[in-house]
Amino acid sequence: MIDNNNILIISPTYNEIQNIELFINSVLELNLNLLIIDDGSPDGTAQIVKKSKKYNKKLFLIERSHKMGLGSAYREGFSWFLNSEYSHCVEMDVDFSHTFEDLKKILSKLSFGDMVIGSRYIKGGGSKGWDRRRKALSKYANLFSRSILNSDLNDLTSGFRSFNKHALTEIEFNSITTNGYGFQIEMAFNAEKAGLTILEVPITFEERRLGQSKMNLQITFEAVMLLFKLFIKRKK
Ligand SMILES: Nc1nc2c(ncn2[C@@H]2O[C@H](COP(=O)(O)OP(=O)(O)O)[C@@H](O)[C@H]2O)c(=O)[nH]1
Ligand SMILES: [Mg+2]
Repeated sequence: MIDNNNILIISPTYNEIQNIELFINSVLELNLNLLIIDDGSPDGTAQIVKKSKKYNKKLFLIERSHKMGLGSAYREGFSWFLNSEYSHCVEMDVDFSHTFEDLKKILSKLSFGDMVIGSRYIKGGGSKGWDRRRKALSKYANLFSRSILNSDLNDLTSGFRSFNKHALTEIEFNSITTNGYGFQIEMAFNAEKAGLTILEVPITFEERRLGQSKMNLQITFEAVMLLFKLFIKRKK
């Protein structure tokens, strides 16, 4: 097992005042390191980060001026990680949709691959708190993406996943311009294309209890356009 001291959790935030403190404490309790990328949240999320005793020790913050999207935040986080001493990083939402129980499962697999994806669509995985419509939408969007991209992965849009430094060097994440679900799809697509070892572990996605989702129709549209683009690229 990789020592938690060598692992960096990367979490973008926008208006997560109701979740951030408990999330920070839950991560630090496990002796993990945490990088928050906050997009100038008007609710003061960044101020809570800076108040922590572990600020600039095991907890770090990149503050950006305004909301620039999840993908853009992760690209900045990945560059920070590549320049750091840590060996692995994990993408994780701060709204507790990604559970700490599942995090432990991902961490236990780190040494077996370049990338570990927390997957809702393999045996043992699923989602809680979503209505039937949203469940079906996500599931079929994934099946559709998988066949369009000729991918072996079952959850291309999952935002709960880990990388080692080799993976992030090979993926060329800085050439990706999508920001929502499309960003996760493109990262996974590039990882497969680069021939990385990718594992999937089952997770249960739990709908957030506090605060609001930032995903919207524009982000869904962006993902659909990306699928078209990658489909055409693949045919060439
Ligand atoms: N820095 C930053 N974080 C974001 C942005 N959009 C979403 N997030 C964060 O990304 C995570 C996932 O977003 P969320 O709205 O919960 O998406 P959902 O779970 O698909 O409904 C949360 O921790 C958000 O605070 C953004 O534009 N910038
Ligand atoms: Mg969420």
